[in-house]
Amino acid sequence: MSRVRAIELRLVALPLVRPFRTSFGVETEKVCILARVETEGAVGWGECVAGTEPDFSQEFNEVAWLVLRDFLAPALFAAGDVEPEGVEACFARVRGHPMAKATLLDAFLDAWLRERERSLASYLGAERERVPCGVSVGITPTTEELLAEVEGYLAEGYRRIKLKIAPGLDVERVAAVRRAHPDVPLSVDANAAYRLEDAETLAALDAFDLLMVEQPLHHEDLVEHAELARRVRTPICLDESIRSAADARAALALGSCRIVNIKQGRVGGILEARRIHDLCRERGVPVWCGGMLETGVGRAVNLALAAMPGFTLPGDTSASARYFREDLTEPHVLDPDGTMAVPRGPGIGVEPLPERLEACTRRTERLEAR
Ligand code: OSB
Ligand code: MG
Repeated sequence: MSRVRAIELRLVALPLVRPFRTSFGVETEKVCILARVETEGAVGWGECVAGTEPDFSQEFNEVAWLVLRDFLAPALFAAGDVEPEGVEACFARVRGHPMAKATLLDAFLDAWLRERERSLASYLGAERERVPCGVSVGITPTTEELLAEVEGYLAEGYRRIKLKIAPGLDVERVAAVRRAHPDVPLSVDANAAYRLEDAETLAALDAFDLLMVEQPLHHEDLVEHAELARRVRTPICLDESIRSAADARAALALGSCRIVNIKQGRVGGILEARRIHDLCRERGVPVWCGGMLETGVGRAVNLALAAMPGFTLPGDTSASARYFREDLTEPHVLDPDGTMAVPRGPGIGVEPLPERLEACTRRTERLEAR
């Protein structure tokens, strides 16, 4: 059991090395909340995966901040001495807001593991020391720029390329990349930009031997994804539609997907992510670790998750240099063989570098147990 004495919330901003465009918008800067939790014996960090706008999900930074400050932090202080499962339980009366919940649960888990001198990877039973990595490539202004960007990532060693697509920026772009790289493991991510009426366009992607098409249809839909799955050969993977283990169970029961993208922040934290992993593993469904352009803090969590045995496909766990000129932590580095090291130190195994943290901080608020 551990008791939380104080929580510090910080809003941080880091410029991205290049704009990241998806079917729902462009990001030029990573802006997110970090939570710093102090227990009796340690300090832990958690990164919120929400962004500045309610686009990928309903959650966004300003709302997550209020939920953390006014509901989750008070619930955690009131809970007193708890285990990680107890933190989840004390958050249960707040409906929704999985990204805010994950932030504080993960920070608590980091501190709790540090008190016990245990790594997150060992806590998760993740034995691999290195994980194979892929990279998610944003929508570029031209096909030429897309080919150049893909070329660069392959030269660095990335083992799987994921292309963001949107209506009108799909078949031709994917064809060009496939033509240039006949054997590269390739996938696409639509971020919910299509409708079932677009099934023919999506079926045209069957020609390119893709590993999967990620979240083609509406973010809250499961039934239409199941219908689409009957009309295309490429396996469907769900991201936005899976917000909990219950969603994953429903999606698998309905045949809405054959692959699951696990993002711990999207599903309320590391414990729920583990439940989805376990469920999929039991059913022989491959999972992989998604990303939300996290800083080195959130990425350390992703690397530990990606080392679990059911994560059988390379994830969007890319190196610090793919996102930032300078990360908040010591950089996560890609080996030329396309793998990255799983942090092995206590807790998440990394922490923000004090000077970098100060330079990137836009706002802080300290909350104390009474
Ligand atoms: O849909 O997987 C997504 C980034 C932000 C929001 C949603 C998504 C993504 C990515 C990038 O694809 C993954 C990463 O490199 O962190
Ligand atoms: Mg996605």
